[in-house]
Amino acid sequence: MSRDNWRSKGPVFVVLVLAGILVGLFASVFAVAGIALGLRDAVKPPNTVAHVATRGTVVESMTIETGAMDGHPGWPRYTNPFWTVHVGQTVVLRIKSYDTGTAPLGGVQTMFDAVSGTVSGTESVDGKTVRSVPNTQIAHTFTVVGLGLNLPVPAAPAGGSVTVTARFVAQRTGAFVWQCYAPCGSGPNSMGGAMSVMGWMEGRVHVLA
Ligand SMILES: [Cu+2]
Repeated sequence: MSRDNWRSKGPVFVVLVLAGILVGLFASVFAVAGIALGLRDAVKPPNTVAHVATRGTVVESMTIETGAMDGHPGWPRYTNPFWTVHVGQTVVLRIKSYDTGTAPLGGVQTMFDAVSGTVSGTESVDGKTVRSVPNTQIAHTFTVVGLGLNLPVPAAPAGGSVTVTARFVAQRTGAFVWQCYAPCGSGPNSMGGAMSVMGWMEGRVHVLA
């Protein structure tokens, strides 16, 4: 290719190089965002459990409230969003919900209508043992991806409450984010508001050795 030829193709070449750089930048941003999201769910490599400590059964109680709270009327909120247990310990998790609204799961998240990660794969809903909650009745979920734990929570009857109870044993140590996967928030796809604020529809479970 002659020098003149390069000169005539110069601008096209520059545009192509710039486009390449832009595509590269976008890819990097998406990669970093993906890594950040992955880290947020903190699926830590399983630690070797040298001892499975039996330190008795511990009860963790959470409630789901709605109403005028902290200047956010109508935002649903889990109380007791941060708690700590020991690996190998039986945890009785009790969630009492006063939320009468439903928020059916959509897309791939429909799988969170099934109970997982609990002793015998079941939960109790007001004393009734179930393996799942019909999606049309779901109000919230309590989901710890890093522990494989998922508890669907149905809507409460008008003026009343519903209580979900389950037993689980954390099999690995670490800090794990729990989240509600039911679109119970505000904004686009109902995933904003309470759904995007730590301490409302997400929190952390710490599992110590
Ligand atoms: Cu929720």
